[in-house]
Amino acid sequence: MSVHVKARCKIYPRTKDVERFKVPDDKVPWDVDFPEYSPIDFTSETVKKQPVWADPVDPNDVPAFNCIQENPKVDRNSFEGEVQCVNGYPRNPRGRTGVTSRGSLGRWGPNHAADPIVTRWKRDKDNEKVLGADGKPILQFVAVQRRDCGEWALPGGMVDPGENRTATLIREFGEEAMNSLEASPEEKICIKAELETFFKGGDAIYEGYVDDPRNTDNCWMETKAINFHDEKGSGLGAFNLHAGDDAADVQWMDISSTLSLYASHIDFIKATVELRLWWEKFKVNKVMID
Ligand code: RP5
Ligand code: MG
Ligand code: MG
Repeated sequence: MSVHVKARCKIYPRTKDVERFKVPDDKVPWDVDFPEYSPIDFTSETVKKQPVWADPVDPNDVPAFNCIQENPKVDRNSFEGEVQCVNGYPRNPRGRTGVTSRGSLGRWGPNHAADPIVTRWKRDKDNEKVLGADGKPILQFVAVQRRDCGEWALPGGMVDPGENRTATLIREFGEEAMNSLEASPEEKICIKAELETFFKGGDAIYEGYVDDPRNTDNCWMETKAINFHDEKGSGLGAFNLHAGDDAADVQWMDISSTLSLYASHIDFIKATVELRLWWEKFKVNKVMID
């Protein structure tokens, strides 16, 4: 398991001077002694105002971890195993981050998200697959440029209370990659129906901890990333993309070895490429046998 890196970025996101206590790689695990560890305590002004999506100020007032909370329905389970608490404060399963409290995250412990990885093959004007320098077809995915940091990312988002992950995937893709929030009521219905058709099934790529720069010692991002692939490029691959909500820009992005993305999204993309190329090879072999 790789050690988290972005969750130890020097300056906490969207602040000028909230500097994390420096945690060297070998001092990240909780079971390694680090007596001089003195993390900075930080909760953003937005979270302090107790918006509806945020937990109580004191984590001891969270009804329970390691369960699905009812009313509002919030998943307090972690993909990483049992959530461990110290004095009522959940502890980041991947180790020290140099900052305590909630930072800009709403929930103590795991903050659950869902990430749609929408892919197609890059094609030329004759609709033939474009091959890369390695002779393999080039996979493209829908990437959004995040407004908060300018980095390119998957168009994912937080699971709302009571929402199932498929609904989150559809809603977030609609909001960030198709600007559904600003669409007319009729267009909204169309976007939702189109997405419901294409976001069926999908291939599970990843579930677990995200190395997100907002993580702290007491709260962290977790996600489930699902790949929806449009083999022919005529379905999802032909959708009209329009950036909206948290996204400043959107595009079909070529996947290459130099790609750099927000949080640990590049790991999900690498796994997706492997899966898609495996299916591609399998298809070719199958045709030869048939
Ligand atoms: C990442 O943050 C997740 O993988 C997901 O893409 C995203 C959710 O947060 P917001 O986009 O809603 O800020 O950790
Ligand atoms: Mg969003
Ligand atoms: Mg988002």
